[in-house]
Amino acid sequence: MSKLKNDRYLRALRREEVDMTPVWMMRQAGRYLPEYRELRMKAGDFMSVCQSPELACEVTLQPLRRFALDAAILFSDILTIPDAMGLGLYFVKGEGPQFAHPIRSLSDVKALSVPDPLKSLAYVPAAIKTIVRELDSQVPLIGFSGSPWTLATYMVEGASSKQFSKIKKMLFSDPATLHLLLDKLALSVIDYLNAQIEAGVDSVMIFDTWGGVLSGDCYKEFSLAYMQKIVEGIHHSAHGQHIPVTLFTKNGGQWLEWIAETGCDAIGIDWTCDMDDARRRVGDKVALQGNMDPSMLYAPADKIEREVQRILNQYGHGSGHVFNLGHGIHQDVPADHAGVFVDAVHQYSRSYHQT
Ligand code: 1CP
Repeated sequence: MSKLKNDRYLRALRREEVDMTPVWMMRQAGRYLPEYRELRMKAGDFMSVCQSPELACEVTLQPLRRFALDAAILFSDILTIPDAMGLGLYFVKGEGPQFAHPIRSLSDVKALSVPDPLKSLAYVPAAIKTIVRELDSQVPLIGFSGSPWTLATYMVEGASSKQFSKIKKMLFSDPATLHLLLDKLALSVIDYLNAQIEAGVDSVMIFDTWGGVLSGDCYKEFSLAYMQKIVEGIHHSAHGQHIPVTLFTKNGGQWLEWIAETGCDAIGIDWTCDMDDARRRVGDKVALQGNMDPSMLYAPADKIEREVQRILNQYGHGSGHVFNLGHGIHQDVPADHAGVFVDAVHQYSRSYHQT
């Protein structure tokens, strides 16, 4: 594999020295970019963008043309796995993802099979190969998956949820069925991420967007245990390099010590947790990614710059910090505010890396 021209992101994940703090944005390709909206209109539906290696590649590269980002992230979605399991994913305008065949019973779970990533998900490794070629070693490419718990919330609820009443009912009334589902999902995620690694991604991230709706005990048993299984099951080296893994549990700030014990390389931090506190608690074990409130991008440029400086100062001197938003960028922020954010990270972080 050719040597990366900019490996700041991978160096920070390994907690090696960098010249400035690397930065990328969760959901950096997407609807806040006019060029994405235009392509998406022409393509028709969202899944056909994901399923076309050329379109997925184009959308992955769009934010890199505008901003000095230190990493690209594969354009896809976490719901590709349940879709490949046959749940019938579709999108309703304004309401987000829905499943025609949600999971409600033990027999539904038993009927699910672990998808072969080179068959029903073959469009994902195909997109990765195209993106790696087009990236031409400019920056690393991040692959990703949802966590088993987060995928299960969509599969059992049948759509996005605020209360999570159906999956919590299953958790408390029929935990064995939920464990069987989570186990199948963990195996699916391991195969899926290994196929992404094989196809050429430089690191992987697991999005546990809904782990934070659980109590500590339930989080350990129903979310963290399965992410741990994934950390243990994926290939940590490929193409002659270490493949770092980042775990992100939104609202998981109270469990950082537990997350750090999984053997992951980095933890994604949302804005409800202070970076200095996070670093004190786990910074000798893992790198940290985060954590500006994505809503801060609604603020004027000078305020965004001050917030970036505040977070850099909170993390402090030395490597091990990948700057990011604490969750995905909102679709109605002005695109140039994202540029202010990225440039501010680079400009103001240099002094934190002088040895
Ligand atoms: O209409 C459209 O264009 C579809 C909107 C959209 C986009 C742009 C969806 C549907 N997914 C995506 C892309 C996407 N999703 C990416 C790649 C883009 C990038 O980062 O550059 C990634 C990493 C995801 C991951 C994802 N999808 C998560 C985990 C991260 C997070 O934001 O919490 C989750 C929970 C989803 C589910 C999903 N897919 C799409 C929507 C609208 C949602 C959220 C629904 C909900 O809030 O429950």
